[in-house]
Amino acid sequence: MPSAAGGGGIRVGILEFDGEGNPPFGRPVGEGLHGRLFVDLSALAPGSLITPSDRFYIRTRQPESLPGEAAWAISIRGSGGREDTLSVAELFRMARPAGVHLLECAGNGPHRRFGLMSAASWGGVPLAELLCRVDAPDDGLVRVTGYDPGIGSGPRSRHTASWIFARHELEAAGGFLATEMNGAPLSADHGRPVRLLVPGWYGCVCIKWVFDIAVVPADAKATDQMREFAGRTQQPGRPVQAREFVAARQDLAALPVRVEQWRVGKRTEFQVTGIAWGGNKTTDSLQIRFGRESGFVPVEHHDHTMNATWTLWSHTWKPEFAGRTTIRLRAGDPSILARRMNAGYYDRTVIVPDLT
Ligand SMILES: Nc1nc2c(c(=O)[nH]1)N[C@H]1C(S)=C(S)[C@@H](COP(=O)(O)O)O[C@H]1N2
Ligand SMILES: [Mo]
Repeated sequence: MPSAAGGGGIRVGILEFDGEGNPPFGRPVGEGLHGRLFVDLSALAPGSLITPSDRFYIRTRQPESLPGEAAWAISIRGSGGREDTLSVAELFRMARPAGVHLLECAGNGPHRRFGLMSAASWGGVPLAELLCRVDAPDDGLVRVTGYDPGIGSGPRSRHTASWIFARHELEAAGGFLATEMNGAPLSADHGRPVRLLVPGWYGCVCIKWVFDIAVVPADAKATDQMREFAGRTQQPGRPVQAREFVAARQDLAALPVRVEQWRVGKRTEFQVTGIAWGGNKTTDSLQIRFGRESGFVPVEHHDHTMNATWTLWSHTWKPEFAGRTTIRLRAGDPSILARRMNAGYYDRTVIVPDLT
C-alpha cells in the first residue's frame, strides 16, 4: 500500500483517537455472558487481514458446562414432524472450506475502540444441505438454538440463545454451521464444536454452541436474543414476531484505524489507514471528510474487491489547522446502503498538533 514513506519521509508518530475507551486488547477478559476479547485494529496491515484464532474477538465466553463432544447432537426438526439428528463427528466429516468472512458485533463502538470485529477463514456445512433432510418450507421460518452461559438461575433462568430466520434469506446469504476457524476446530469461546455463521449479517445472529435447528410456526415470537439486538440491527419499530424482523445484514461501512504522522522534507503530513467492510456490492468511490466544514474527497487508495471481508484503504492528509478533527467516510455512490456510517457511528476524532 503506498504511503508517505514513498516520498522518502520519516514516520514521526501516531495520532491517537480521542474520546474513546481504553479496553485491554488481545486476551480474554471476564467470564460467561460478560466475557470479551477486544481486537486492536490499529495494527491492521495487508499481511494481517485474517485474524489469528486466539486473537479473534469474543463476545460471550463459553458456558461453564457443555455436553462432551461425543454426546453432542444437533437435532434438525422439520415441519411435518420429520426429524433428523447429527452427531458432531458426522458434521465434521461433512465440513468443507467456506471462505473468508468478517464478523462484527452489532454492539461494536468507540468505547471499545471498535475492537469487536475480526475476519477468519471458515469451514463448515451449508444449512441448506441440512434443511433438505427434513420438511422445511421455502417460505418458512427456521430457528437456530445454542447453549449459552445465560442469565440467572432457578426455574426462570435461560441458558440458550437463538435467532429465527426466514429460510430463503438464510440460504440466500449462504448461512452455514461452522466447525472450523483458520483450518482448526473452533476454540471453546468461539462456539466449539459448532456455531452458525451468516455471511454479511451481524455477529448477534451467529449463534454459538448450536444444538437445535427447527422449523417454527409463522407466528413465532422473536427470541430474547432478537429483541436484545433489535435496535442495533436497525429493526423497524419494536417487532414482536420473528417474521417482522428484517435481515440483520451489515451495510457498507468504513473506519479509520490508524493515523500516522510523517515528516516529508519540511512538511508534516498524516497517513490515514482504514478498513471498509459490509454491504453487498463493491464501490470504487469511497470518500473521506476531515471535519464538518470540509467537503468529502475521494479516498486516495482503495482497492475494494470484495464485501465478504474487510479491505484496507489509505489517504494522505495535510491539515490546514491544528485542533480536534473528526474523520468521516461515505460511499461516493449514494445508492449504496450505509446507514450506520452515514449516521456518524464510525466517526473517529484526532487532535492535530500545532505544526507551526
Ligand atoms: N450462544 C450464544 N451465541 C452467540 C452469542 C451469545 O451470547 N450466546 N453472542 C452473539 C454475538 S452478540 C456475537 S457478536 C457473536 C460473537 O462471536 P465470537 O464471540 O465468536 O466473536 O456471537 C453470537 N453468538
Ligand atoms: Mo454481538
